[in-house]
Amino acid sequence: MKQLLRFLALAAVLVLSSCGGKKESANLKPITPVKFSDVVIQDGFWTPRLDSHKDVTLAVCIDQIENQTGRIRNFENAAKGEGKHSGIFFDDSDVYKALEGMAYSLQNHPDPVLEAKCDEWIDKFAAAQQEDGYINTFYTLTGLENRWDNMDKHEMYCAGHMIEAGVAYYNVTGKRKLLDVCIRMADHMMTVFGPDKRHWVPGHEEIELALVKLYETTGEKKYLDFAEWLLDQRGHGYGSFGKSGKKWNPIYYQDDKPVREMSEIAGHAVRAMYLYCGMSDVAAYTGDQGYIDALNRLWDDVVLRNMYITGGIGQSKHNEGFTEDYDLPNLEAYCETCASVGMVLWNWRMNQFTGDSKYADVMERSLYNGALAGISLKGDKFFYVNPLESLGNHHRQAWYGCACCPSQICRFLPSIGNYIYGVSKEGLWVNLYMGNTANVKVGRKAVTLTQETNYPWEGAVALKVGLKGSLQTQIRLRIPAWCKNYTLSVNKEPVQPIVEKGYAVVDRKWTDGDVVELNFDMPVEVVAADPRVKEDVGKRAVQRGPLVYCIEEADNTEDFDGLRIAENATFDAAFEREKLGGIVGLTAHVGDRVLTYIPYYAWDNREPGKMKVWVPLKEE
Ligand code: FUB
Ligand code: ZN
Repeated sequence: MKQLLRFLALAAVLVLSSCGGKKESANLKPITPVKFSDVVIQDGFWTPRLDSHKDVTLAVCIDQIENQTGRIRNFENAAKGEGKHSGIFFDDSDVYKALEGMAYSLQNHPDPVLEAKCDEWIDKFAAAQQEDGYINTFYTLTGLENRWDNMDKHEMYCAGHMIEAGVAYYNVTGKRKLLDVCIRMADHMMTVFGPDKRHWVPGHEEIELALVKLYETTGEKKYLDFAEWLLDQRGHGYGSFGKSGKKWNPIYYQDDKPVREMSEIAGHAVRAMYLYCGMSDVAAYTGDQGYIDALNRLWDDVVLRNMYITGGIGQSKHNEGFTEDYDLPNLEAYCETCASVGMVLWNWRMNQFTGDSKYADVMERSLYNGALAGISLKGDKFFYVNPLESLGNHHRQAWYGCACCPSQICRFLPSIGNYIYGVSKEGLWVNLYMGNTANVKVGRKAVTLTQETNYPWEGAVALKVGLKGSLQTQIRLRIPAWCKNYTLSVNKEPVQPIVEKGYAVVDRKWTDGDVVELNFDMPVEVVAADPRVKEDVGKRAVQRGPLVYCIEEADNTEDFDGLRIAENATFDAAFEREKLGGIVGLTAHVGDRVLTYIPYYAWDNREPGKMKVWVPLKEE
């Protein structure tokens, strides 16, 4: 991979020099994702979730932001320059994240009423912006003289979420009012910080990846440079809480080492994920091998030693983050929903660099399990913490004082179309399996892809190609790591594909109406953890396809604590239309006892009760 990136970096230099010195950099990532705006999802599993996002989740978020909490009032007060700030100092970020979700929803389902709501909020943000471009309702209402003092106070974190929302809304509607607010704030930050100005380490990463989006949207390379400068400020030992005099723990903030030297995951989980996304995004334009090498080392440390079977990360509530390698408690697992979404965002980027399916495998694991558990089936309640075991007292809530997870889910779900396909000079990449129609450009050729599947319940996938004329190209289909046997055919003719880095490569001259069919065997698997995970010694989890399963007391009412699984348990798998929105439920037979398993994402949607992913083994 090193060689590949060096070659790409060289290619980029050649491209740039041939542009007569134009300042824009080329994106060096070999794979470009197909944007969700070019994908229409029509899927038995995902469409109901997207519908409940549109019909329920958005309304819940808007109600919380406008009526149940003071979040929108903070902007109104900041605009007037009077009144109190209510809530937490980074509450502005929830409003921006909800707006980002509203923008994506408008892309999928145009809605003038929702768009008017967005415009109304944007007017309030614009009115709350200071003359010099600064915007943050906490400092505006508590004393602007204290701004840019305490690196933990999330001023750049909020700005980053505003930029993501501004870019999203501009891309969907073409309206640039919020984008202009973002540009003024970014320019303001660059008058205060930067080379030959003040040092700064954003206590919560986010601005870095957002600045790259601002660069991509405006073409202004100064934003990319500023993102890189901020990343390179880390690890020089000057992190600070400013006037408060408290001591900053550099490990918690990923400020203990320069980013190129990082090898071990540590500190706060969501912060780490956003940092790695920012590093990936900057490296995509700079080709910085030091960033890429660090990200690879960190990936091994996260995935091989610190990740739950659900794709969740961040074991401990004490730092909302990491502890020791292989320390993966189940009952006390923190696994913040935002951290699972962060895993999707980071692994998606790593896949685009490498074309290696191992990243898409983790992306899928975190998506279907850790992240999806973060929202109730109705779309009205959210988990912040996602343990792998519960004594019956852990439940989703309509909102939280710290509402990063509800607003995260709000922006994440309507954009899941982003994660399905990619395009490179080799051809098309298929990463996720869900029913959809996508309009894709392969080189200069317009191609329509239609995917039909009943995934994740069944392993059959049909991918139909629509195009004018013909096209010699590759279609690279991810063979999920969980799948041990599969068949592939094109137009009903069996194909024995070459498999490269986990992708079955079908290289041929495609014509209109060609159909690729995949059939993934999806047996139930009884899975053991790495023996170094003490908590899971003598226990087993159950997985089928991409889904991790759990037992819940609602189904297993008798002697829940006494339930045991066996390596050689036999399973029945059946689709149950009326249960939990429609699931493939599993029945495990262990001796004369029966265990009923449901997908982990669906737990806590019925009467309260105990839950377990890792079930003790029956003694022989
Ligand atoms: O600090 C902002 C967000 O709130 C973090 O990402 C979450 O972990 C929660 O602490
Ligand atoms: Zn969160």
